[in-house]
Amino acid sequence: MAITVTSPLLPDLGEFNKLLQEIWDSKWITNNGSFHRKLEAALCEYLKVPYISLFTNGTLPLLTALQALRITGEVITTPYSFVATTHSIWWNGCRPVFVDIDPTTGNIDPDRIEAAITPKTTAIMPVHVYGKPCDTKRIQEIADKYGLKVIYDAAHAFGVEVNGESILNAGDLSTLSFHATKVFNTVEGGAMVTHDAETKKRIDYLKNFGFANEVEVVGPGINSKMDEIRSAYGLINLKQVDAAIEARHQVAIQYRKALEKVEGISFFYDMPGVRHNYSYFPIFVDADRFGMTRDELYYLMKEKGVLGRRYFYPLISTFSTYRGLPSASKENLPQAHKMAESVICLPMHHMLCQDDLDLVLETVIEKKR
Ligand code: T4K
Repeated sequence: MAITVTSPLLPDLGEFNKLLQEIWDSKWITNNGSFHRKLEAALCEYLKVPYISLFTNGTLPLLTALQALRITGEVITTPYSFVATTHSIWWNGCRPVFVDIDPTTGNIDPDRIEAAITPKTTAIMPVHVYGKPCDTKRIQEIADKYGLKVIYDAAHAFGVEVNGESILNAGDLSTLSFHATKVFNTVEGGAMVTHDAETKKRIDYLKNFGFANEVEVVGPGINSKMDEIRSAYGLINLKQVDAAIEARHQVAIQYRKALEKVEGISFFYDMPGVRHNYSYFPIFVDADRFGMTRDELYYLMKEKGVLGRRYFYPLISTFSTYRGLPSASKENLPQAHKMAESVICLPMHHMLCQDDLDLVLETVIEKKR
């Protein structure tokens, strides 16, 4: 059997069936039902955030965040992410402006943001890529100086904390993805974190077509409500997410120990004061020193049934929709290109057994066909 880059955290089926029975009995299957409300409350507590609104995936809260803050003009963002980040800007009729990344984190480089600001800039949309926290303090200072909003795409940052505080409390809004491939999943799903009750209310209107009550529509809303079945699934999954993160942590420890001395392979270490979630384990291949290119290693792994993934290659800025933008030029984004061309995310999940982990390492270290 192939070793996949991830494997979903699945709730206990017996427990899930019991909740399904409750849902069947109640006949209330969506539209802010009791499981939806329970999951929102449980997530607020687990994530240490004041307000959360559930969504049906991780892309719709991004779209809705830009709507809610009435973002127009230009939005500064990173090219090193999943394409949904930039698509959300485009779908709002705004122009993405790409800024290069900091090679030590993979996140937008705060030192380069100011140079990209124009009179049309209204917001910054950084991504905590691989769950590694952005420099939220610096980004906020810049946003405050120029009067910009900050929307974090925190799709990878479930449970990540800096000095005991949730990273999700940074900026104006943060969004999460609960897709099957994420540390915490509701099959498909997502959420938006807000800092005050008024904003949550507005977000809840927007995710329900803009309805404030039976007869009043207060904005151009969309339908992105999470249903009762997935909310119940999430409630059960939440109970096992700490154990899953710890299992991932142990995998990271073994990977680092084994790869530390491999010439031409680098990776990220934990950041001081940060509670990481180990959502991904990216390695970076320096072809000259490693003696093999990234793609040679990637296809060798594939041959052996080790299905790592090149997240995030190709860069968003190279896709046809975006490559004509002035900020998409390769010269503007050297670090992002370098990272995208050298990355492989190794298999990383809570179910990775020792034999599979050994095969991954053997393939990378021995490079034998
Ligand atoms: N912002 C960022 C920064 C994101 O990374 C994402 C999503 C979003 C926004 C948008 O959130 P969502 O709207 O998706 O909630 C995956 C995910 O579909 C996507 O959610 C994720 N980021 C992106 C980084 O990766 P694929 O196309 O690589 O997934 P796929 O289907 O190839 O699955 C990868 C591996 O996972 C499979 O080889 C096996 C395993 N797998 C997958 C699924 C779906 C399972 O074992 N079971 C499963 O059901 O996109």
